Amino acid sequence: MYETILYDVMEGIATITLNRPEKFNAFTEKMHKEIIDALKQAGKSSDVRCLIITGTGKAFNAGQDLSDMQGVEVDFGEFLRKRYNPMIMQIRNTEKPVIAAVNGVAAGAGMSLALACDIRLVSEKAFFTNAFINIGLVPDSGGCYFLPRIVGIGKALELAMTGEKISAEEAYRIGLANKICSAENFEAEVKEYAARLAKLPTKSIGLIKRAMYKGVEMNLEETLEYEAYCQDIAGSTADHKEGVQAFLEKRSPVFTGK
Ligand code: T3D
Repeated sequence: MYETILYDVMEGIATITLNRPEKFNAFTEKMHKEIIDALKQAGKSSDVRCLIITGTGKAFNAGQDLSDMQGVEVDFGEFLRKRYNPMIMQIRNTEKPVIAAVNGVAAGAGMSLALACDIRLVSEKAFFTNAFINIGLVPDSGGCYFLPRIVGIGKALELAMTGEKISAEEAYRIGLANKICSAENFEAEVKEYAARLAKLPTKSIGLIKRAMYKGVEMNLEETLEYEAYCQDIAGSTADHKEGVQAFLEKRSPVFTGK
C-alpha cells in the first residue's frame, strides 16, 4: 500500500518503518505523505495503543534527500510548511505514545523527527547529527523547539552550531535518548518497551502527553487548571475505574485503553 514506508499493526503497536535504505531513509515528498497518512491511521485506530517510528537498514533517517534537490530552485519556507511541519504536528497531536526507535544515524530533519517523538530508544550503534549546519541551513522540523527543551539551550546551541556527531552513550548522558538498546536485539527490546506502553491506560497517556507539553509553555496557575481539566477526563475513563478496583482487590489491573 505504501512505497517508501512499511506499516504494520500487531498487538496494539503500530510500526512505521522508513524504507529507503539505499538513501539512508532520506525524506522525499512521497515519504512525507505516507508517514502523515500512517500516523493518522494509527492515531484513529482503536487497535493501536502505541506507535513506533524506525528505519530499515543502517540508518534511522538522514534528513531531506539531497539528491532530490540538485538543480532545483527551492522555496524553503513553502517546502517546510507543506511537507515537514504537518508531519511533526501529526506526531504531536497523536494522543498515543510515539517511540522513535533510532536504529542508526539520525541526521538533520531525521534528528528532528526523533526529537518530536515522545520517547527515544537508541541502538548502541546509532548516532545523531544536527547536520543542517554542514549545508549552511538552520535546524528545522521543530529542531529549534525540541532540542533546547530536551538538552538545555547551551548544549542545543553547541549541537546546532557544530553539527558534531553524538554517540548513543552521549545521547543518553545528555537526556536525548531514554534508553540504549543492544544492536543485536534492538527490535525485540523496542517491541518489549512498546508492549509495556500499549498495555497502559492509553487515554491517560494521551492526556499526559497533552498536559506535559502544554506544561512547558504555561505558568503554574495555568498548568494547575489544565491538570484539573485533564483529570476530569481521566477520572471518567474505564481504565481509571479498573485501576482503583484492581488495587482494592490486590490484583494486577487489565487496562483496555478506554
Ligand atoms: O531543501 C532542503 O534541504 C530543506 C530541508 C531540510 C531538511 C534537512 O534534513 S537538511 C539536512 C539534510 N541531511 C544531511 O545533510 C545529511 C547528509 N548525510 C550525511 O551527512 C551522512 O550521509 C550521514 C551522517 C547521514 C551518514 O554518514 P555515513 O558516513 O555513515 O554514510 P554516507 O556514506 O555518507 O551515506 C551513505 C549513503 O546514503 C550514501 O549513498 P552512496 O554513496 O552509498 O550511494 C549517501 O549519499 C546516502 N545519503 C546519506 N544521506 C543522504 C543520502 N542521500 C541523499 N540524501 C541524504 N540526506
